[in-house]
Parts: sequence; C-alpha cells; structure tokens
Amino acid sequence: MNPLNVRKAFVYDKIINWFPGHMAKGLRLITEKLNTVQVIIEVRDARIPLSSINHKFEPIAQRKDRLIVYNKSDLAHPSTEAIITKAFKEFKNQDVVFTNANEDVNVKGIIKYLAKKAKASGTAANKELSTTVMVVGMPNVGKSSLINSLRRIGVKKGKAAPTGAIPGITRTVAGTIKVLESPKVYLIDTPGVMIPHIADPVSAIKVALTGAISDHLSDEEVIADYLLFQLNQEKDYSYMKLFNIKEPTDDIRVFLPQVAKYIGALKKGGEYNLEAAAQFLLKQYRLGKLGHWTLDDLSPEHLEQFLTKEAEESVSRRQQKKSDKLEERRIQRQIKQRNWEERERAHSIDAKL
Ligand SMILES: Nc1nc2c(ncn2[C@@H]2O[C@H](COP(=O)(O)OP(=O)(O)OP(=O)(O)O)[C@@H](O)[C@H]2O)c(=O)[nH]1
Ligand SMILES: [Mg+2]
Repeated sequence: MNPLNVRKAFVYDKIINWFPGHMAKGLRLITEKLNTVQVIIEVRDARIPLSSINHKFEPIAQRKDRLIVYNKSDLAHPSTEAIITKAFKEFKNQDVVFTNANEDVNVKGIIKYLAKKAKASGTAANKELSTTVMVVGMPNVGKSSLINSLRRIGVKKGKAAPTGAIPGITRTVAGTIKVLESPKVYLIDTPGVMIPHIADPVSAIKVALTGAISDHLSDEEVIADYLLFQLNQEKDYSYMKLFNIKEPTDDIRVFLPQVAKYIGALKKGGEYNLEAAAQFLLKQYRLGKLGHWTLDDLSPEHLEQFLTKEAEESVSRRQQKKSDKLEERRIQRQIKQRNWEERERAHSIDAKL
C-alpha cells in the first residue's frame, strides 16, 4: 500500500454519552452496599488499559482494599501486561493483575489474595473467617465472567452470574456468590457503569470498539472505520486474507462493500448491506480474529504523561473532597453559632419583657 494513503490521525468529534438509568441506580446501590464489603475488585479491559479507567469508582475503591484486574488479556497485545504492570507500579504504586476469565488464566492468584484477606478478618469475637468482595467496572469488561471463573476455581461449581456479549447484561447489584469455602469468600456482582461524559470522542470510539457501549449509539460504521485505521497503523493487513480482499485500503467506503460481498450481506435491491458488514467486522475483532491489538497509546512518553496527570488529579480530587468537608463543617459551625446567638437574643428580649 502507498503509505501516503494511510491516515495520520483518526478524526472524529461527536460526543457519545451513554449513562442509562440502570447505571445511575447501579452506582447508587454499589455505594449503599459498600459498608458490607471489605474488598473491591475493579475490572478493566486489557485492550484499553487507560481508556477503561472510570473515575466514578475512585471514591468507592479508595475506601476499601482494591484489586485492579485487567481482563480479556487474551485479546490485548501480548506486550501490554508487562508495560502496564511496570508503569502502574512506578507512577501510581498500584499492583494490577491480567486475566482471561473465559480460560481461568491468572485467576488462582486472585483466589489466594482473597483467601489471605479472609484469613486476616478473624478476631477473637468473630471466629468465622470470611471476606465479601464487590466486583465493579465498565460494562462488558467481564465482571460476571470473572466471578464465574473464581467460582470454578474456588469451589468447582458452575456459572452463577449471567454473562453476554452485549453491554448491560447485569442490571442490578446481586446477592452474594460463594467462591471459596474455607476461609469463606463471597462476591457481589454489579451492573457495568460507563464514564458519564467521555471528553475525548476518539477515546469513546475505542471504548465502543471493545464492546462497552451499545454499538448503535456510536454508529457501527464509524467504529469499523476506527478499527480499519488501527489495523493499518499497526501494518496488520491480515484482513485481506480473512475477507479475500486484493488491495489493502484505509478507506472504509472501499473496505466495507468488500466485507459485505465476502459475507454475502445484501439489501433487498441488491445493494451491499454495509451495516451488517460493519457488525460482522466488529464481531471478528472482539473474538480476536483480527489480531490482538491494544488500542491505547502505551509509549513511555504517553504513559508517563497520562499516569502522572492521573496521580496528580487523584491527589487534587482527595484534597478537594477534604476541603469540601472542611467547608461543610465551617458552614455547619456558623449555622450553629447563628442559631445560638439568635436564641440568646430571644432569651434576653424575653427577660427584658
Ligand atoms: N476473549 C475474552 N472474552 C471474555 C473474557 N471475559 C469475558 N469475556 C466475554 O465478554 C463478554 C462480556 O462478559 P460479561 O462477564 O457478561 O461482562 P460484564 O462486565 O459482566 O458485563 P455487564 O454485566 O454487561 O456490565 C462475554 O461474551 C464473555 O464471554 C476474557 O477474558 N476473554
Ligand atoms: Mg455482568
């Protein structure tokens, strides 16, 4: 392919907002249940290790022991685990675990971690060793699959949490699911919560490509175009063989009709069904048939910039919360003082009368 034909950047400026009612309710229920849990497992998508961070979980996770799990590691670029593990340790002092919940990869380590937490819970008054863990994360990252995997490994039992390929399968905060007998470890599944406002439209397209946002909201053909852009950036032209395409292309208007032709997707009048072609393409990517690509920029410069900013923002969010609390207390004191003064004044008027 003539390299001049490859786009230098993906241009997209539509803001996608997806925060349906069940997510707002889910977030409220998660917060309400917090005092019943000791550990939070925050699940993210290994293909977008930066874009799958949802700050809505920060105030929740900061109050508990938190384990960050990057799931779907089988679909990410193989170098992602080492790069992200090192960078998160260096810039945020956070440990992360990479899993493939469908194949139980690295899940034993999580069981060991949770068993340790449960063992540490025993006191003289409370002899039962147990811990309860809430599993949170963006939609479709594999929270319920991870719970099922932990259960398979921990108690050798079958599926307890419903899973599915589209986002929004888990609708409410469920009851506890036992994943270890001795010491006892219980898990709570929760609905996926999307970032309420993704400021960068291209970040939103990445999130959509991984399957966390309902496809129709962001337009399948745009997501397919972003996928084509990414594949060409990586110089991965395996799509030619996969869809029997003779020439690589960076033009979605040329690419999609060929995919439609390959799968025989035609509309009534004989026109190519581009929407069906885009849907097929996205499915192939999500099944790992179009290579294992990580979509976030993991260059050392970008990681350092991103994670340093993250750490600073986290400190300023904490400081803001602290100063909000101090301000709230100051106002409460003022109100008390004013009430007291008014009562005093009323008393002295009464006394004069
Ligand atoms: N390749 C791969 N697929 C996975 C993995 N974990 C889960 N999946 C698939 O991803 C899809 C979503 O999994 P769920 O467990 O339902 O995801 P969730 O986070 O509970 O989704 P919501 O409840 O909708 O928020 C399903 O089709 C799973 O089979 C993984 O590690 N690798
Ligand atoms: Mg679920």
